[in-house]
Amino acid sequence: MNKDINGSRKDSKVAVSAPFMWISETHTPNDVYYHGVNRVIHSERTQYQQMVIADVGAYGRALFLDGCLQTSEGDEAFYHEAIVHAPSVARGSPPTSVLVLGGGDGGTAREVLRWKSVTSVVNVEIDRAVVDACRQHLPALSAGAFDDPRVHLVFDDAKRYLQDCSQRFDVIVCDLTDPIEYGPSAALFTLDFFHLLREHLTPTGAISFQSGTLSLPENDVNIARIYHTLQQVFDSVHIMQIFAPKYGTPLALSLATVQPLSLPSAEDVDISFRNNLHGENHVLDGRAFHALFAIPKCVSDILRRDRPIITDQDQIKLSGHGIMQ
Ligand code: SPD
Repeated sequence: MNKDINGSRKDSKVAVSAPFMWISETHTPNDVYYHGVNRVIHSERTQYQQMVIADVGAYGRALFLDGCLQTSEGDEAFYHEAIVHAPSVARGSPPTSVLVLGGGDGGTAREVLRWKSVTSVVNVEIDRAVVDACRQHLPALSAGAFDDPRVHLVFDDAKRYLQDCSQRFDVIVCDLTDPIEYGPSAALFTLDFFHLLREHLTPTGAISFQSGTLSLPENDVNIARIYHTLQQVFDSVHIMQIFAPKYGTPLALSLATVQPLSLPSAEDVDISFRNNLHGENHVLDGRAFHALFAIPKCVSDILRRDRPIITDQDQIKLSGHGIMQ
């Protein structure tokens, strides 16, 4: 018997044999995270990216896109609870309508549906192959969310979808891949796109935005530019930090709102989660919600410095990505 990271007992054994291959993920030119792979479950060159679903040992199965770890069964709750519940609880009233951009593994839609108030979810994912493979090989991630009648799953480019859409949403969750050069998300980390997001929010709306690795050597160019660009468009912008162990580094999520935002107290967050969510969180309670906003001082200092905003002509382009060996 071993204990899984959520604290429950389970009978399955941790990796019994040495990995037969490695996926290396470059964090900086000098820092690489090797993911040992016990078995490749699915591998496919989709229309948009290289996709691998693999058994990575103690963390169960994981999804890699263009060599970057997106999610693992063992620690996905650290990411999905934060990216969904932080904007939903912070805006003050439980959301009714939610837009998910990306999120092809279904973990985000699953968490959105835990809000009893939610009556409609539009999930726009560019890559149908990711949804199909995750439904088949990582079914616990979506846990049936894509079959829920409240969920409308659309296969489209997020920018094109929003340009043609007149609906407004209480919460928009941008569960995107990193802005890797030539990757499908690079054009979504821009001022124009942030304007589009704001146009599709209700007056009390909030967005959460996957904002990349909090990598000390790169904060100055990545998270600082995302922060300053969001600030051009939204009244309140907060940077949150999560640590899901399988990413190997902390990850930044941005929370931006149409109106100025004062964070609810930890007690009010606990009350809201208790009253408004189906089931219990694994990771977030009121104190853990507040901890998301406790970013290191050196990062706050960097955010205070003026940085160039991100435009279509001057995008963030991460070259770091994974290699299978
Ligand atoms: N650097 C990895 C960023 C991962 C962002 N996407 C996660 C997808 C989980 N639904």
